[in-house]
Amino acid sequence: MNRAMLEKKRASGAQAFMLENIKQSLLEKDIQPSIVNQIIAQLTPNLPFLKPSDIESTLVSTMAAMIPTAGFEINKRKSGKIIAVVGPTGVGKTTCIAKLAVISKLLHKLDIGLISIDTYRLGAIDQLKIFSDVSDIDFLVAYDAKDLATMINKFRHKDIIFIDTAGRSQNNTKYLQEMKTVLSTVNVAETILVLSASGASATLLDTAKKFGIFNYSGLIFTKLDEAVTYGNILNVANRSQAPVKYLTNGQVIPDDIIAADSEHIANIIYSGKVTAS
Ligand SMILES: Nc1nc2c(ncn2[C@@H]2O[C@H](COP(=O)(O)OP(=O)(O)OP(=O)(O)O)[C@@H](O)[C@H]2O)c(=O)[nH]1
Ligand SMILES: [Mg+2]
Repeated sequence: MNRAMLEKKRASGAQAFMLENIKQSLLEKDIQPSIVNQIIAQLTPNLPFLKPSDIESTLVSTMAAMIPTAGFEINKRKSGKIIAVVGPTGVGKTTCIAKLAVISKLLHKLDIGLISIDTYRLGAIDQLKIFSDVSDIDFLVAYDAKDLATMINKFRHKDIIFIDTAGRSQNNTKYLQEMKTVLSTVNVAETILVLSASGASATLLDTAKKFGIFNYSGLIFTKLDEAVTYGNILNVANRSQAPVKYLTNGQVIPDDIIAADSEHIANIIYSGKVTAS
């Protein structure tokens, strides 16, 4: 073997070693192996041309391209755009709605209506009632589908109507179907699935799949402040192809919420640290 061949062999050995290290570090962020392999496959042909200092930003951009994000679009005011929030129990759905309602009202000067159809859990209505009194946002409770249509009609001139639903296990097909039937009686523009970022990967993927019956158009990840790794955001967003709309990182209303941005989320996943922007 001549010198040039030896050099080439050494370089490809070093590259393989580097790729293996990168692969391990991505797996440690709880990114699914299949997605890690996709990232590595994209990085491999570019690796010989990258300065070591550029590898990190290339990885972040590659991940960012796999995470769809979006905000809420209010194309027309005063037309009662309905946004329903669904998800498993205790993930922070009601808190999210409270944060979004305050931000929409104070920052965007939108007229907001809140409706709860969570007449199942004890105290659920009080939670939003107290909030709506304090923040001076109109709030109604619907006990059945007929009620819901009446409440929506009352709020028809609002800019946004948020519907809060009861938390349900993804395995409780009967309740999920019931809720879907109630929601389908009104003209819901967006259904948002709320998931806790601190959940186990398999559970989150199963939940995202089973809540698919709602045809959700976006995701909100909560409790980033409680999570240890953030790869699940990528796993779920990539699998469901639903855009991430917001992240929440604490209990404070309305401060602890961040509008989703692909590059920002990829940075959080890569660094393992939640920054505000
Ligand atoms: N640490 C942390 N706690 C949160 C966050 N969001 C909500 N919580 C807390 O999680 C708990 C449950 O929040 P809720 O908003 O009632 O959750 P939910 O999904 O509406 O619950 P159910 O309606 O019972 O299904 C409360 O103690 C919230 O303060 C977050 O981003 N971080
Ligand atoms: Mg709730």
